[in-house]
Amino acid sequence: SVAVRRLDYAPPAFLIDEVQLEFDLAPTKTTVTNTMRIRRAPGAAGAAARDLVLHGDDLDLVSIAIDGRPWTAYTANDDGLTVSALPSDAFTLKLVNTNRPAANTSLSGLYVSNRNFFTQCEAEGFRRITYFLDRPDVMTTYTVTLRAARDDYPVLLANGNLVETGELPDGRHFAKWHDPFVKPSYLFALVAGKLAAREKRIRIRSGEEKLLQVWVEPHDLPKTEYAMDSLVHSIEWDEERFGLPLDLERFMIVAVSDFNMGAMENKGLNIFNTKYVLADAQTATDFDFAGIEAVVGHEYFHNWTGNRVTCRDWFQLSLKEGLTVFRDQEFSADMAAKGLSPEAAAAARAARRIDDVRGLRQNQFAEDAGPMAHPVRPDSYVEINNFYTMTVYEKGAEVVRMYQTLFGRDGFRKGMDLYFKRHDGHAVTCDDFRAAMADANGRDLAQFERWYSQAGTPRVAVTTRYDAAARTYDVTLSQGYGPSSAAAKATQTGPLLIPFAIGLVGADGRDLPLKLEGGTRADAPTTLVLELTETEQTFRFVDVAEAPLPSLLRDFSAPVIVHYDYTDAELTFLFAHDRDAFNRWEAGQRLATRALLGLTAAASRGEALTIDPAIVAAFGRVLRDESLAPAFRELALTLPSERYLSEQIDDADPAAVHAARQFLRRALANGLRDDLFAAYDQNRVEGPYAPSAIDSGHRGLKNVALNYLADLDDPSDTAALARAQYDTADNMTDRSAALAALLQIGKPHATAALDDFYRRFEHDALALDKWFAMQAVRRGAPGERVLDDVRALMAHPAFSLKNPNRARSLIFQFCMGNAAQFHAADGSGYAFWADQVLALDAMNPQVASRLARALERWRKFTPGLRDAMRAALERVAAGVQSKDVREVVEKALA
Ligand code: HT7
Ligand code: ZN
Repeated sequence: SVAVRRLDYAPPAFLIDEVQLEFDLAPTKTTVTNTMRIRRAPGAAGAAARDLVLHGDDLDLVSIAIDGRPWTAYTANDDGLTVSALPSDAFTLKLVNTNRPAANTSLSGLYVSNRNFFTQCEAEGFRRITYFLDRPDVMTTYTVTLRAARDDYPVLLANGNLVETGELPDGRHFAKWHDPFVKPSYLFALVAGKLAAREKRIRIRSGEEKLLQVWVEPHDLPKTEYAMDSLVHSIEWDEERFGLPLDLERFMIVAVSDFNMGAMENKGLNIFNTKYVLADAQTATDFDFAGIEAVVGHEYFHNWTGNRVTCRDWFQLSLKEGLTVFRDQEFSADMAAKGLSPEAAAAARAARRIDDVRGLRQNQFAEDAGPMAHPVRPDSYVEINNFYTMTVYEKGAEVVRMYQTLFGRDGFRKGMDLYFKRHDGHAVTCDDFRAAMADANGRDLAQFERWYSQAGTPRVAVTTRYDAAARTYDVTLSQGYGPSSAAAKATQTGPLLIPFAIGLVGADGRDLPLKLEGGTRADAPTTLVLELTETEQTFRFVDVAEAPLPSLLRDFSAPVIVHYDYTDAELTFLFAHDRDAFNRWEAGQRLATRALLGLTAAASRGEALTIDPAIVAAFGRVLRDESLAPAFRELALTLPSERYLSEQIDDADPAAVHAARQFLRRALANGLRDDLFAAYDQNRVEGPYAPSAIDSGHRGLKNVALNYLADLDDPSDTAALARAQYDTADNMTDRSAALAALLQIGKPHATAALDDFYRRFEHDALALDKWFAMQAVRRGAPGERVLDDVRALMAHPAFSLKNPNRARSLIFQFCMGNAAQFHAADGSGYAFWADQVLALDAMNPQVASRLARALERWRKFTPGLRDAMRAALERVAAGVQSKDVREVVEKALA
């Protein structure tokens, strides 16, 4: 497969000044009439500027004309269309082509879902609709006319503003849309079908009125309220926090049940996976509601960070994705904190931050340590769809967050303002963003570039020294990388600028005032951001009255791994006292991780497992501490995942990790039984369901308690409690948590509830996804093979591999969310994985390639598992068709 390289970027030789697209929509064959005003780019010369080379994929060309004359000097092949003997530097090219939406199972380009038409063009789907310069630095204005049978497709939507509608012969009708903003082709969208909209008119700060619509299948209309509210909040937030208004007359969201990812930010016509639009108390959990708010925000915020200013090339993807994830994280945190007291607001923000960092550390750190490791701004790719990664998105967001940590909210805002002033309407690079931040804040950020170019997770080792006589405290930070692949190592060229937030905790648990030697600050804050720029640097704090305990990397101020030799007693102290909520949680995680790694080693050696009662006591104190927000206590009680733990170990044995984690869970359940029952009772939420941060915090703590209680040596009381919760629940959060607890006690306890769940939600696709998922992640009794259930569920009439949500709910959940069962010693999980990757590869390479990544860390495991994994990878490599999956398995095997 051919790799595309960042340094090979060349500006386009041709530009498109305007495009008119006409669609005659029909499922088996849609005809596109594509009229483009094209000109040679100023200064373009040489071979690249001679012929016009347009992208095209799986298209049939019908006709071609230039300036009204049929054109014969062209060649069409699998990659597109080359037009030669061009008459002049500027001309009008009119193409007619067809494509086949109903046969399009890749869900990229124009496709049919539930008899309606949808498009997905990012990254390179537009070329599956018509021939074009399908690259993000070719921006133009679009006028789009849709024609279709009125009875089957009463609603016809495209980007921008609706300019005309009308009737046509033979029961057909049309709609004409014009988008006044220039955009790249990846932001094009159309939708046609039987849909209904929830509408709302709002007035933005300028006084202009805007029309907001959320389009869904008519029976789903009642489930769109939260998505609409989230959209309104997003619009308000972007004006308030960044001064960025909605720029179109109308803004539309459309939900589709067959979708490869979460959602897509097409200009003025966002297309969403139903999962991130449809919700009501009965069918969606607190987690689902939070996901809707975050994704609606994310796509809306792209209107400025992605659409108004877009990426020059796909290597710059994090320019829009990292920045927009950062923005959606801030939005969610602000929404969670809204209307709360300062203390409660801080706790709510901390809970969001912990959640975000937990995801980053579990998934992105693993990616950065594996064969797919790449910098936030990758240097090469075979298939760009494989680079919509945790690194580009989540590490990219951390990189953006560091500007805010360095310059404060106001400095960050100045940088954003300058970025838009300089680049509105253009396709730019990560360097342009960094330059705007640097210039707006009068800082040289040359070194900061390494955050974009170096792969791997940096490590910061910390040593400290207190001099009681001099009242000084020295903190020495040294940075480097852990073991990295050769490719990642090649990118690691020098030290990073790491904003390292620190606090010093006194013996009474309070923060000490901080004064740096030579510092210029008049105040003595309790948290300081040190700027680590060298490989090793010592920071001296002065006037330190007592030997402190360092609270390191507060609020996770940089995406790094910190090494410091805390004792268990010190971690227990920080877990009880650290004023930085993130680090208080972090102390508990370190304590648990250390214990779990010890238990795992003991389990591997076949030794009896024991746990220090002080650890159980430390968790008990946090569980009982009612001054702490329930959401925080829920997070504090959640042990590091098996996946995260396996990442910390060479030759990992998932069975031993599972045994260790289960042992600690049981120890906590039995040791804190009464406290857990008390927490369960105290956190029942009265009154009608609301997915607010406060209520969901209570439900979260109550249900985490229930989940522990399912692991009691004698879970009979828990079974009764869970059954009662299942039967009386007025919301999905409680109902699904109860079912999960019953499954955990044992499948026989859950059979009746499982059957009931199916009957209740048989006709609700998203709720039914949960039914599949809960069975896929179930732990199983000793010796039981959950895979047998998974296989049986694949034969269920409601299962379809073609629907990505359903495939994810069963197959992905088993392969990526049930480590102990997936890594069964007989290799059955891997054989199953290979079968499913190959089956998916033939219909939907993007989804297949995501599943393919489940084995990329195969080298980390015990030799027996490693061999079985390699065999499965080799089988996939031998049978794969798509470059998507090929890139993943070849990199894994290399
Ligand atoms: N910008 C979008 C990324 C995307 C995508 C979405 C749906 C289907 C395929 C896709 N490929 C890339 C989503 C986002 O980050 O907002
Ligand atoms: Zn995005």
